[in-house]
Amino acid sequence: MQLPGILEYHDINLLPKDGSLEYFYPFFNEEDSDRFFQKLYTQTEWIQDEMEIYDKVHPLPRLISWYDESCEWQPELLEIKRFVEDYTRQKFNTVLLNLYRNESDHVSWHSDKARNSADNKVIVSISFGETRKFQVKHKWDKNLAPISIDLMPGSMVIMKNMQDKWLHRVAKTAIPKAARINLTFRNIVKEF
Ligand SMILES: O=C(O)CCC(=O)C(=O)O
Repeated sequence: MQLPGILEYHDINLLPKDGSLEYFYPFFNEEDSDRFFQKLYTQTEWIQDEMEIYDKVHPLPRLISWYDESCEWQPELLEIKRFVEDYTRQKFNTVLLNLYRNESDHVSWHSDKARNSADNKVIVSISFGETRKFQVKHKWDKNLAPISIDLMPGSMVIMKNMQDKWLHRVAKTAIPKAARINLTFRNIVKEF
């Protein structure tokens, strides 16, 4: 695999204030993106997690998988991590995988608390498979227009120091969608 070459699309910072959000496309080429999607889709142990809302337990509207230093990473994950680390010059010790099976799967407005995320609170998000809309809005400044990005397969988003002030989501849609895999890399520092 070649190191990502010329990026067709790279926004320096899409946020007007309170952190940065950069979009890179293509970060991985089509062949590698397809290969990663197939491997991760078939070889990941996808988990149906749950969330509690008003004392009722609901299934998460997507499947997930989580890797940290305590588990063995499949070769493709290590390969992706290496490219992300080489490009960003940052180290990451965890990855959360989300599988959006169809147009109904989604993640609602939230910010990533990331427990204790070091390195200027950098989160790197990689997309494979179906294109889905990633929306971002400021928590309280209503003068700032929401931002919307179509996350293409093989794209990368780098979010820095924005989680306190901005919310993000991938909404469900009425338009039929095939499966999409998202990976978010973080460097989590344990608190003692
Ligand atoms: O699927 C995405 O692009 C976003 C995922 C996300 O927001 C999260 O895992 O916290």
